Amino acid sequence: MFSSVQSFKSIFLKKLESTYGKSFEETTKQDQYQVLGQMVREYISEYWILTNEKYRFTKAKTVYYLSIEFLLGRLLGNNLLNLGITDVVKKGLKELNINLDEIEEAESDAGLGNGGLGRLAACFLDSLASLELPGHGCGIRYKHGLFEQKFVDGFQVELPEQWLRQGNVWEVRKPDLAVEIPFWGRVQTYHDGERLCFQHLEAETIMAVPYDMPIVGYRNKTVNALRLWSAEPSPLPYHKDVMQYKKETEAVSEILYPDDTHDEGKILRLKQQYFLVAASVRSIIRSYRKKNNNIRDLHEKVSIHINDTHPVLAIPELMRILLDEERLGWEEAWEITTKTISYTNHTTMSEALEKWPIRIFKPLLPRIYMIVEEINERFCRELWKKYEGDWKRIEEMAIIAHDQVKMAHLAIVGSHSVNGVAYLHTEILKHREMNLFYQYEPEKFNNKTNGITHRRWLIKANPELTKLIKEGIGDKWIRQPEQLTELMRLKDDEQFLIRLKDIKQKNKEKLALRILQQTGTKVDLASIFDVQVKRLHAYKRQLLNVLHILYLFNRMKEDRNFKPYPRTFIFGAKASPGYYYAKKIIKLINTVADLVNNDKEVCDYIKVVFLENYRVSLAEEIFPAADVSEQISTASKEASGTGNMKFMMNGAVTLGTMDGANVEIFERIGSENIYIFGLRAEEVMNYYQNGGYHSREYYHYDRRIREVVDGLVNGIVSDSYGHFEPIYDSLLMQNDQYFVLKDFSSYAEAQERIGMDFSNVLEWSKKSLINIANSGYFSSDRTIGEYAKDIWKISTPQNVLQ
Ligand code: 26V
Repeated sequence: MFSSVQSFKSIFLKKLESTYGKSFEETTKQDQYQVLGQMVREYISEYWILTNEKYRFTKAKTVYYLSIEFLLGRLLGNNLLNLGITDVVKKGLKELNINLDEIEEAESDAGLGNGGLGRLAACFLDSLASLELPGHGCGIRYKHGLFEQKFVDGFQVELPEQWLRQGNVWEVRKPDLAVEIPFWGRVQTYHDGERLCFQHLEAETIMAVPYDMPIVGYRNKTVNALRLWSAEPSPLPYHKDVMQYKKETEAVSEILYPDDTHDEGKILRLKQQYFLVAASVRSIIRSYRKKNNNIRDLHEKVSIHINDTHPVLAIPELMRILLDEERLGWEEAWEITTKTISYTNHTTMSEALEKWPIRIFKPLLPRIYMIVEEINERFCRELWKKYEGDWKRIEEMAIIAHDQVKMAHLAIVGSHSVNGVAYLHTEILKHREMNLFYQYEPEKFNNKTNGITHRRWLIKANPELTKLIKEGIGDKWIRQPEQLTELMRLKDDEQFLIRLKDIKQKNKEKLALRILQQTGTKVDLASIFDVQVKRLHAYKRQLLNVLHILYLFNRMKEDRNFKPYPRTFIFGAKASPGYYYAKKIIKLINTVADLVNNDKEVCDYIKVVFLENYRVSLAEEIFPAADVSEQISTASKEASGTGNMKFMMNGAVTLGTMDGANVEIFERIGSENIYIFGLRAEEVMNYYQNGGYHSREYYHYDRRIREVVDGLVNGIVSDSYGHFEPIYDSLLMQNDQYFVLKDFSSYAEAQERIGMDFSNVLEWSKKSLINIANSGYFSSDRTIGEYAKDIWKISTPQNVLQ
């Protein structure tokens, strides 16, 4: 089908016409996308079958990556790339006068995630398959991904996202593998001889129907699966109100929760979590049973990884199966469970740590609650043995306390490995947030610094740069991204540096076109493209960035001789619909954009662009065009960041705090190739502990700060519905929790250095090259290699067939 341009073309044409019953000329880009997608999926299925046969035959140990989010983005281009058929398809289409890029644009993003955590899961799947490792994803097939963002009068408005509107060519529905998930009801105990048994009665059940999506490895004939569960009504007939039941059931996989704040305590969210876990664990056990007969060896053949605490109920669910269905004893079941399960923590922000009130948990999941209670009791008894009399410590470590179930505690206690996502983050977990657990079981804790797939984020997103790198150092780095360091040989090669700069320039032109299309703003191609794209959160400090823009504006207005190096400040960010403060910041950025872009004296030097609806496919256009990468979170707050790595790999230079993985970027490239500013994590944590920061002092003693902050309320920037008092208050009345004012001058100074350094084209291009050269470490292939070896103990199975 893809063996030659000719055969591709003829099959494509035939299929296009037979599918839509219209002549080729009449078909739309969407029609063409659907047919091409179908062809690619058919092609994949052959390898999919072979991969599964290989896994079955070798009985290879398999990891299941459980995640409430998978932020996949578009799949067509990536599948073509990994299958190695992009060129055939491109040529064939060209002969038909079709541009492959346009077909790719007809695909909607699979946006089943909020941000970093969900995108990490997607990169991990790509790496698992590309390293030929037996590893599958398990998630939820949300009907609506993360909301679509529009700006109306500068305010964020959310529209329901509809990625399934045109169907999903990549998925295969498997109704024969559906499982029933029980909720509510009551538990009856009875004796079977000596054994106390449990039965879940009068439960309301929801059917979980799997949809499998192929995850294609890079040119290695490996195809793993992402299994997404969809909630449907059970066929059982005894429901009073059928319509009501149908609605309530389908609600479970209806929407992705749009906040990465977990303080809501919504029943539906807990339902989603158990739905994911119960369906996944059942199907894992079923597939284990097909290949193996002794459930006691489960941990030797299966690893279950929980991505943050959302799937943590996998622990009591596996216990339930081992106890109630397999009839093992508690100790034995517990040993198997903990050996099977491992856990990654993704944040130390206490607001984000999940806790469920017993009053919600217990009635919804009665049997699971009983098991959690027993886990807690036994755990507390163990603690007592070691820390007899230390009530306070035991209370702090308990899984259930103050009428709440602490999901992170359950995750740590019930798994054999707990990891953070960057060196600094893991250190903070060990020595601060989770210190008591670290003291108790230090051997569980380990670090796995995040990574990104260089296939999507470099090869796919930046083909020109890929070509240049190949010319420079060959293509070994494609399978071994750490070989990108070979580029260091070229760091003084002027010709190469100029070509690198030219590619950046071309990418900037493309992005500028997109900006013009979407916002009507014309940007200066010679200006510095200074980019901050990520979710909107106070701790990520988009506010620091925008206050600095206001400062530049004020200074230009005041001093006619002040001419900063021209800059285009580019933002992309979605705010949680209920996150009032974040939405104010969005309005502020849009207001500042209006002010700056329409000021005749200023707009030739500074432009501000806020792109709507930031998502994976837009990100793929942004990273290759960035000169400066803004990674400016309050130190200690950003667990890792992964955008920082995507920018680096595309040759942008980081302007950042010593936070998350920025620390490791800094270590790899040295201080000349990154702009570090601001408080260190240690200092921030000391202020939190001991006080001593008074934001008003910075306001009073720094005129720049005073003018900018006053601008928020004196009408310089004002929104039509009042001013920016809540932001003003957060800075001065609430003592600026995130140290925006404290870090302001250090940030402004770093920005000034960037302005000076950028004008030296060769020097800047060299920094850019050094960033690219050292980005290979941040490939998710390295990360997944570490998980596979240290945590999951999985390896590439022998190729037995052939
Ligand atoms: C949630 C909340 C809720 C309360 C307000 C502050 C806040 C901050 C972060 C979160 C997100 C929790 C989980 C998450 O998405 N973490 C992200 O995981 C990425 C992948 O490991 C990592 O790169 C990001 O630094 C981390 O924020």
